[in-house]
Amino acid sequence: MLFGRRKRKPIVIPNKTVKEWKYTTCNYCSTGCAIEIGIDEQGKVVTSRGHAGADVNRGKLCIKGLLETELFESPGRGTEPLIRQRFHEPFEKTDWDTALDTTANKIKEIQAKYGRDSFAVVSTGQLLTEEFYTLGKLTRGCIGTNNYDGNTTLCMASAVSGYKRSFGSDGPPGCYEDFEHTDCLMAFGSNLPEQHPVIYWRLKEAREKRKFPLIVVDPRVTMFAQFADIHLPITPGTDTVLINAMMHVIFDEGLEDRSYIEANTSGIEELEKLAQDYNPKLAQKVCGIDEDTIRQVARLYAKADASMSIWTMGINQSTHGSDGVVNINNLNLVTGNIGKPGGTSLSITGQCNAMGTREWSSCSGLPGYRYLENEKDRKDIADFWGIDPEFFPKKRGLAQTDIFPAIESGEIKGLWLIATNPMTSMPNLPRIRKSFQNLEFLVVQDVYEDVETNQYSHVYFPAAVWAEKEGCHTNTERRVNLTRNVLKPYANSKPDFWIFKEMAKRFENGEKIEFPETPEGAFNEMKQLSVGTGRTLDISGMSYEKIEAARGIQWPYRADSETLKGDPRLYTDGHFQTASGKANLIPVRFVNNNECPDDEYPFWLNSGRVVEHFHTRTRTGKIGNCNKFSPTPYMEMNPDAAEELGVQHQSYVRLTSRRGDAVVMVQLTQRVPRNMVFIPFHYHDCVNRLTLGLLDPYSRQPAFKQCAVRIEHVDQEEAARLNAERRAY
Ligand SMILES: Nc1nc2c(c(=O)[nH]1)N[C@H]1C(S)=C(S)[C@@H](COP(=O)(O)OP(=O)(O)OC[C@H]3O[C@@H](n4cnc5c(=O)[nH]c(N)nc54)[C@H](O)[C@@H]3O)O[C@H]1N2
Ligand SMILES: Nc1nc2c(c(=O)[nH]1)N[C@H]1C(S)=C(S)[C@@H](COP(=O)(O)OP(=O)(O)OC[C@H]3O[C@@H](n4cnc5c(=O)[nH]c(N)nc54)[C@H](O)[C@@H]3O)O[C@H]1N2
Ligand code: SF4
Ligand SMILES: [Mo]
Repeated sequence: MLFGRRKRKPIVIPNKTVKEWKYTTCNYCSTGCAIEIGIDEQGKVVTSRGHAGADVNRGKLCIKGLLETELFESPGRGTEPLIRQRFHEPFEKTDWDTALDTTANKIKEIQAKYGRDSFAVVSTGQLLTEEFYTLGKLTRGCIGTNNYDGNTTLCMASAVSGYKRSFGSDGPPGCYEDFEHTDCLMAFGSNLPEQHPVIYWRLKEAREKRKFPLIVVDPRVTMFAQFADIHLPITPGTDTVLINAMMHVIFDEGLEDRSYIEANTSGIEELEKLAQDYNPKLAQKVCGIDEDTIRQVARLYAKADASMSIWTMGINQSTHGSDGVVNINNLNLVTGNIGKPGGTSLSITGQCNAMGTREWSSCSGLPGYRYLENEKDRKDIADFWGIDPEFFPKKRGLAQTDIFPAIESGEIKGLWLIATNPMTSMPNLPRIRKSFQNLEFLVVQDVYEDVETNQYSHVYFPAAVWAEKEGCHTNTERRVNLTRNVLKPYANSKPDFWIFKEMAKRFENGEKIEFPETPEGAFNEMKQLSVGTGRTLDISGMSYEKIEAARGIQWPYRADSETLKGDPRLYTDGHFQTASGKANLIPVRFVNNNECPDDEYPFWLNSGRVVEHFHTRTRTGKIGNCNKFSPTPYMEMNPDAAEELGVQHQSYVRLTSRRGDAVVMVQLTQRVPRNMVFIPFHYHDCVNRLTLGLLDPYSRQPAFKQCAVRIEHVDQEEAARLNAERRAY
């Protein structure tokens, strides 16, 4: 009898004959990792790897990027355009001409009957920039509806609004390299290791080389909080109070940077006056962080040579998200931490190309950070496109979160959804579902035909995904990076770029405006529109070849740039995009308007993400090695709270809020405090059946992370059956 290895076959790594490596950028989060896809002689994708020479990820990828090539042939992909008269009837397959003609006719019919703005377009942060620009031309230039927005209102709208209020323009001023220079980093409502794993890896590497304090502000003990030197478990929705109290200490102890404030800001008197009201002694009662810790953190931050703040959804998704961003900017301005290495206000962007849509899609304005409200901007774009400037509205229309109530009230009758799934991602889903039923016409354009919103559509456009197309993304640090076309679109799906271009031909202005045949043609138009005196968003020096050679270039990158590097930072000269050239210090007074826990609904409901899933799981739910980590809707609950309610680990409970209910499995963990539960929002018909989503007054972004629920034990078999049904993708 032989033991051990001799009888076993050795492990063989299949010989993957890569003929060519093609350059792409990851299509999930905004880190912007470069991925090379290996294709064989037949043009089949056989493998992929992180690009070792790309400055962003230096060869690294997270689980989603590693498995991304499995997307191309994943189940549920749309193969043919689909059509039906009424949403409860079965779909029929159709050809592209019929699908496009029907949609164009329906749009015109609705507009003729109810007015131009009665047809709305809602897009995303997940298309390529050239597609965004083309969609803007189609929507603003040809269809001419003002009710045009994107899912970025659920995501980055507060950051955009806060940047505009403080600095006069959108655009994150910092970069990842700032980690190498900072002496103190404060992170607000961001779980970097799970949500931006490769940015976290850059931070971790910087801290291994040179120790500096890391302060994480989050009501949960996230993975990021576990790695921090100081964790501030803040009371939900009160970050502005903490920051005001920090500024109180800073002014009180003379730790502010007077010369920076005087040279580069306006509004210091009002800010100082407000900060007087936020003595840490009082503030601690509101924000839940004790007085001494507030003082310690304020001193650490203000005394460090360079300090930086990063933040994500814990700030943006709040009833005072925009104020939160403004206050982070205030903190950095008064300590002289803008535009210097290691001193910055860096919003960590969400979706892979949320930046691209802000820059070029015309969602909230016109291309290249131009404003509908500005006559010269309207004229410049109308002249460039060859149409009458009067065709443009003179101010921005409804935000995405106001479009749904307008459907409910009957102002909007038709909707085109592009690469977004509000049936899972919007707050207060029972209301969203009803508003879908009110539509006379819905067209859904998605990579997957089993996307939940398709339940209510009349026409479905199957879209090509990621490297089935070509074009650019802009990442968190303003780096424009390229995705090469690696393979043909799946079945009869088409690139979004093609769909927009073909749709334009069916509108009168589509004859006047030129729509380039290739994404590179659109990129060249964007380049021309980006040249301008004093514009930060300048990409005029870029080309696809240069971007690929540099593995991503940061804007501004002007035509006369001699190296392959763009500017890593904005506002280095202390000059801002405001009329006076100075940054605005804006006092932010806290008003508690959240739905807070009470006797009837005693728990805070917090929601967010986990590393293995992306959003509504249309993609990661289909990839076995992502989905298997968390296939079932679950909730983090504190063991002491569970004991009180007689709830067991891994049992099912029913949560109820004032809006609806949801059934989830319980995971007991000390990660959440006793009065809070946390649910990843990736599952359909789950946490967003409960959320309220009060809106920020400036950004119209919903407060996804703060509402109140009660919890009860439910029949286990029934609950398990319900969930098995729901997870059966
Ligand atoms: N794996 C994965 N990565 C992703 C995504 C994904 O779906 N999956 N999505 C991408 C997108 S679009 C986005 S927007 C980002 C989101 O990235 P993050 O914002 O980092 O992720 P979230 O889990 O939504 O929320 C972050 C934290 O906010 C905390 N929080 C809740 N309320 C408050 C509060 O009042 N104050 C503070 N300070 N914190 C609070 C939550 O406890 C949570 O830990 O991730 C991107 N990356
Ligand atoms: N409770 C709660 N809710 C939340 C959040 C939260 O933290 N808590 N976070 C919010 C945030 S920050 C975000 S960004 C939103 C995200 O919400 P959504 O944007 O609604 O969610 P996704 O699943 O990303 O939807 C994108 C869709 O685009 C499709 N798609 C992907 N690539 C392409 C493409 O190239 N072309 C086309 N046509 N389609 C494509 C995908 O299949 C998918 O169906 O969710 C928000 N909702
Ligand atoms: S960190 Fe973000 S960009 Fe990088 S591989 Fe992961 S999902 Fe993709
Ligand atoms: Mo997002």
